[in-house]
Amino acid sequence: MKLDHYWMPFTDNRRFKGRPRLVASAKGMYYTTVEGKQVLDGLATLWCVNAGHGHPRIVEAIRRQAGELDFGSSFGLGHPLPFVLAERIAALAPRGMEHVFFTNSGSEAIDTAMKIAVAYHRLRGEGTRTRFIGRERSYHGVNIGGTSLGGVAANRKAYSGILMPGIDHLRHTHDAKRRFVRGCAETGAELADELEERLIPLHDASNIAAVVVDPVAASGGVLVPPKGYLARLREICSRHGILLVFDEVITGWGRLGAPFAAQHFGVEPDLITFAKGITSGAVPLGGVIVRKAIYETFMHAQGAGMEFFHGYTYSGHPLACAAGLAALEAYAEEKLFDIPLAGRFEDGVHALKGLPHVVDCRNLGFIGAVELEPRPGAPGARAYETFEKCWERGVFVRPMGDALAFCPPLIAESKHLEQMFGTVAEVLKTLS
Ligand code: PXG
Repeated sequence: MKLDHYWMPFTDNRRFKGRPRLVASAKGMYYTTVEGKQVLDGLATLWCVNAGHGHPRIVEAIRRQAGELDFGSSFGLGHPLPFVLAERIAALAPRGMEHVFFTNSGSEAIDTAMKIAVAYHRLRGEGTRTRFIGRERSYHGVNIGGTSLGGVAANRKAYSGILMPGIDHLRHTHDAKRRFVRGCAETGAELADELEERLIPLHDASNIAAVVVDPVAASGGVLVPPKGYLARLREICSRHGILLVFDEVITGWGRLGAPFAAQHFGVEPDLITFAKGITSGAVPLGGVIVRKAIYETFMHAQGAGMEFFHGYTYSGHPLACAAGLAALEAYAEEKLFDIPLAGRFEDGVHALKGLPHVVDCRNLGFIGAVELEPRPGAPGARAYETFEKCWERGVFVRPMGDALAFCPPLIAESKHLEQMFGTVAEVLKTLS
């Protein structure tokens, strides 16, 4: 097999192809590599596989659906599955969030949410509300809307000239002086005040459509918001008629011990974007959950005809919906959103404190990170080497700059957490 033809996404292709890591199959918590080695999946692959790999219920649902209806469109012609799935999702969503628009990915969900926000304001006669506020170090996918909203500098750098105009950013919530915090920091909610004290006066609320944040910034380095921060963003948005969008592509589907971060934090956004865990990663599926009043604004708009000029060929794809329904059934049946081992996980992350190079540990629910001191002149090198050595020892964790991220499937047992953190600890002791 030649490795040259596949241009791998978000990958150092030259490095990878010189020393490839290929998995052949996966079951439960483990991959089997093409060489036949077992590797523990400490990142739910890419923050997705919440029910574990090869879940029989999900596998069987996809298999059955492929034979029954391989593809059915949702453009003016329907099939039952997306209706059923939307109803199930609405039942899990925060109160009053009753409608679901399906996409195929988180990136598409974000760009869809941006269009919903702008079109909603326009329908209400507030067509000047076209600006968005994102946040530094947040990640909202790779389409132009999400890249522009996002605040991971490396993802923006090459495209600076083609990013969307009309987007400003809040400061990120990470205070590098406050280290080894378990869960949310007690102080720092006032970081949200920047919205009202700086950004709204600068742009004027009448020009702002929405504020978009990932409740826990995951790929930005696992940055956990301070207590009260999200509630304060909510208050400010409500005061100024600005929509609040939670990007729950990672925090949704049980990651924080509730269906959504919105419920974990007790803060009700207007739109929620989701993807990844909705199918436990088995088939691409994303979407936007929409507050009832917003949906109804579209449905009550004057004039006949299409209410929202937007959609993807594969919106509501039968295989994705079948996988989504099966994943939700698995989550409910196995009570996976309870994550009873969240305390063990927290202890495991923070037990890395004191090991060589460790400068911070952070966690919430079943997401965590350990931050390493960068090697002088070689940012990210130490974390990358840790990732490679962990892989060699049968554990997959993901480097993100100088941090390593942990995000195991929700089925993880104590022995898996011990293997993951134990291997990382061993490797840290060997590093220069
Ligand atoms: N929002 C958030 C919060 C995400 O984490 C997206 C949107 C985009 O989703 P799609 O399905 O378009 O990829 C994501 C995706 C990493 C990494 O290195 C994280 C993501 C994607 C790729 C890499 O942590 N998250």
